[in-house]
Amino acid sequence: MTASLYIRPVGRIAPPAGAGEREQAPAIAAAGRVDLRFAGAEVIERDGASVRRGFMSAIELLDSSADPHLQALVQRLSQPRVAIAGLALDRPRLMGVINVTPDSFSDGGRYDTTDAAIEHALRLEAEGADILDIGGESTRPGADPVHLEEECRRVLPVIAALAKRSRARLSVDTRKAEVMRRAAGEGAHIINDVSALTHDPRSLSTAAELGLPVILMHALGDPRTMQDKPAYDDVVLDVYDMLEARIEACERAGIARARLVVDPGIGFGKTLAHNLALLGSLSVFHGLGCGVMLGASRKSFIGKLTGAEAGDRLPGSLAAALLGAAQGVQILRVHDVAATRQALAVWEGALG
Ligand code: HH2
Repeated sequence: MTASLYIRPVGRIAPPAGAGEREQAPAIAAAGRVDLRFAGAEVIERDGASVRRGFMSAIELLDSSADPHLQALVQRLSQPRVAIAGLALDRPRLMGVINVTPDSFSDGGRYDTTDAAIEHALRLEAEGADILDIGGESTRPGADPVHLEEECRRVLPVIAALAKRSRARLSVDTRKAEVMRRAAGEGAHIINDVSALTHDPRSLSTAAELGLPVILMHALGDPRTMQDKPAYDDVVLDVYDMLEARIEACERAGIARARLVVDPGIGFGKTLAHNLALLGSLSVFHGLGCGVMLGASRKSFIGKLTGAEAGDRLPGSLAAALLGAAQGVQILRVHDVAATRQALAVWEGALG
C-alpha cells in the first residue's frame, strides 16, 4: 500500500494594507483566493497505521524541487475554484437552512407548512443568504426516514415558489434520487446530499444526468444508528479519504470535480472529540480541489461543550462559522443568517 499525503495550511496571513503583489510574504494561497494566504502547512503522511507529521514553510512547499506528489497536492489546493451554480467561491457564502419538517432538531415544526417555509426563506435571503437549502427529511440522530411522496409534498412547492420569487441559489437537501430529479424540475440549482450520493443507488447517475453541482457530505452510517459509538483511526484523515473516494466515484459517473463541494459532516457519526478535531483542521479539505462547506449551526457538540439547548446555541454557532471562514470554508450552512453575516463582516473587515 502506498502512503497517503495530506497538507493542512496553517498560519493565515492578513493582507498588508495597500501592499502590492510583490511586497507580500511568500505564502500558500488556497483555492485561488488572494485573501486566503497561509505561511506554511502541516504535512501529514499516512502509511497503514503509521502517521508522520511535519511542518513545511510556504517557501519549502513552493520549491520546484520538492517531492512531485507534494507539488501536485499544493497545486490542487491552490488552484481557483469554479463557481457553483453561478456563485463565485471567492469568499465565505451563507446557506440559510429551511427545514420543511415537523421534527428537525432545532426548528422542527416552525416552518413545516409551505407558506411558513417560503416566508422564512425570503427572510433569510433578505438577511443575506446566498443559497437557500430546502429539506423535507430530518437527518438528526435517531430520525426516522420519510417516504418519497411525503418528502416531495414538503419541498417541491417551496422550491417552485422560491424559483419564481427569490434570486438566491436553491439547494435541495435530500438523499433520494427521485426528489433530486423533481426538485431540479421545479428550479433547484444544487443537490445537497448528506449521504454523499450513497443512500440511493440511483443518485449518482441521476446527479450526473441532471448536471447540477453536488454537495458531498461525510456521514458514518445512517441517521438512525450513526451515533452508536462512532470510531475512526484518525477522524480528519478518514473523513478526507472517504470524501476523496466519493469524488472519484462521482468522476467515474461523469460528475466533474469542479462541480463538487465537500463537507465533513459535523455531527453525523461523530463524537464531541471528532467534531472538534474536524473543526480545527478544516483547511486540510482544500487539498481535495473542491469548494468546502461547513454545517455546524446549533449542533449538539455546542450543547455538549456548554450545556446550551438547541435554541441557545447562536454564540457557539458564530464561533464555529468564524473558525470555518478563517480556514477558507466557502459555504457556511446556518440557521441564523443575519447574525452570521454580522460576525463575518467584522472578521472579513480585518482578514478578508
Ligand atoms: N446538517 C444537517 C442537514 N443537512 N447538509 C450538509 N451538507 N451539511 C450539514 O452539516 C447538514 C446538512 C442537519 O441540520 P438541520 O437541517 O438543521 O437538522 P435536521 O437534519 O434535524 O433537519
